[in-house]
Amino acid sequence: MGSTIIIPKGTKGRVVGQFNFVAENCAKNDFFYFVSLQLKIQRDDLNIVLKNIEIVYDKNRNGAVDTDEPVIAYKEVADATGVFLILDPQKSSFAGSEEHYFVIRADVDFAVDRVPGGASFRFIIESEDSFSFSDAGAAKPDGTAINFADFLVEPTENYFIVTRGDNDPVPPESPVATEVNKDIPVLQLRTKALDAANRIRRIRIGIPSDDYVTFGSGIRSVSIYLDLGGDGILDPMIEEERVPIEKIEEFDDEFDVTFESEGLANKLHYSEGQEIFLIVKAHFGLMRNDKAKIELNRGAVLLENTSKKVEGLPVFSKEFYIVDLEE
Ligand SMILES: [Ca+2]
Ligand SMILES: [Ca+2]
Repeated sequence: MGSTIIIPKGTKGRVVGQFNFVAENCAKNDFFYFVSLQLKIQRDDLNIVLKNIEIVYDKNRNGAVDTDEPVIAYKEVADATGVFLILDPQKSSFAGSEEHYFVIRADVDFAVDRVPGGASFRFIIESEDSFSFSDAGAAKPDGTAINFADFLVEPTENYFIVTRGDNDPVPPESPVATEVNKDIPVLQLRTKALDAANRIRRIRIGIPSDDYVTFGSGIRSVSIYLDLGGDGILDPMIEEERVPIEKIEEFDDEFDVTFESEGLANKLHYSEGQEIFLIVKAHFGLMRNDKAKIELNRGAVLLENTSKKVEGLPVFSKEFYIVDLEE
């Protein structure tokens, strides 16, 4: 993956991973029990504090916790190397006939005021033996179903943050051509100047590999907007969210597009400690079997005050595609 998500200390209930499984040979063919899960935690800084660790049943499979989704296991404090989660017996039975989705969330904090660079952590499910089930026959998750990102506790100084926002757009629920092949949000960025004022002079957006459509063919335009409040939504009634900071429709390079205008430098002007959310929109023109994804690679953001290093790149969007509705 190669992408690190930066989260400020004091963050509550942050989703840190997700997994799913299906009981292949559920003994009773009606339900089975999910008994426990051993999670491993790697911390690059011992001041990282992970608390209130929960498994939530992700009923609607969207990778986020929704209000009607139950906490099925809870542990207040992680130990030095991990956390052993035992399911609430009242909430541990699952239908054998379907696939089940879960998210893990935790409170993330730091034991001292000053957070240095490099305070990263990750949750890991080491193998299928990390799960225990009963009455499940061969219930097991497959490796591809486990998705845990790398996290970094946001440093308090010396850096400029560029990371994926918490309200990163999701591809249309029904990925048909009429929903995907228009000008839609594809990536939310959270940017923040820490201990010094700064300005973004340039943002370069690229295509991660030749598996994906390129600028000028599958992608007809790319634009960057301010997202006030960071809610992930562009309100057409608000001028700043309706009018892009910069929009590019003509491309010099298939794999790279550079945003570098006076408008950009004026809008992306940060006072000390200021946070600004951005949304990148793309106008897709995808054909069947096309996939689209954009990235900001390591050198993608150029600052005015270059004594501050950009932390958080690379950042990737989710993958966009259209399905074939002809049956
Ligand atoms: Ca959910
Ligand atoms: Ca907004």
